[in-house]
Amino acid sequence: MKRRQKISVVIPAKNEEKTIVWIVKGSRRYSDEVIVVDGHSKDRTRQLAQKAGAKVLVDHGRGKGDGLRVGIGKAKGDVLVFIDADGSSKPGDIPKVLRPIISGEADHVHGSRTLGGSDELSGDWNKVARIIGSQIITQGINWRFGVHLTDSQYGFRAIKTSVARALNLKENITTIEQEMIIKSLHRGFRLVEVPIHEYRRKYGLSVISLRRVSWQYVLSWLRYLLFKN
Ligand SMILES: Nc1nc2c(ncn2[C@@H]2O[C@H](COP(=O)(O)OP(=O)(O)O)[C@@H](O)[C@H]2O)c(=O)[nH]1
Ligand SMILES: [Mg+2]
Repeated sequence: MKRRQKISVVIPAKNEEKTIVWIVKGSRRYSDEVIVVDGHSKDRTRQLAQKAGAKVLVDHGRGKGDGLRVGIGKAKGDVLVFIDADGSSKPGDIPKVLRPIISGEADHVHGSRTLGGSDELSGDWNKVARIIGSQIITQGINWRFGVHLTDSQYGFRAIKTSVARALNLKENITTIEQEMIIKSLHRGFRLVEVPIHEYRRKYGLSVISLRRVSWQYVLSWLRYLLFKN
């Protein structure tokens, strides 16, 4: 892909030593800068990321949203790509999320697992609850803004750095995904969805507890839908 804009890949990672080298090396092929934002890992995530060629930053210990904000603040590129470290998204798909921005059609591109399929969103009650909750949130966004999104929760996205900085992001946990989407719509940025397949995380378990965070999803969804801030 021909590109003149500089690309920074931002990878939030907490205890991902088994996959961090693979994701950093893969991401370097498509970018000018790879930043791993570490969530105070207790394993060798930081050391391995650095050795694989990433710039390593540490978040404030508040969650993935905090980590992404640290990356947004420090990245040097014109365009940011956010990709998880757990192996659920493939670096080979980075050109797919970048393409609409490089071609000038979009300011913010997010991956849709509804269009691309997911290995993570079925198989047990927790996963089914996640897919139902995420669809309700997405339909609320569609109703509020008259759009036709199919996903609002996937962490694989590309966004112009200037746009990410203009969003005034506040969420500390994974609710930052819906915050980015809703605030982009409020501010009239061009949001484009592309189909991306989500794979099962390669090792370990998600660190996110649905029971603990579900009320935060509902509150942040309502707050950003109702108020432009
Ligand atoms: N910097 C940072 N990254 C985190 C934190 N919590 C999770 N992550 C990373 O965020 C990504 C998504 O987390 P994951 O547990 O897979 O959540 P899920 O995909 O929503 O189930 C992974 O790359 C995690 O390593 C955190 O507190 N800080
Ligand atoms: Mg995951």
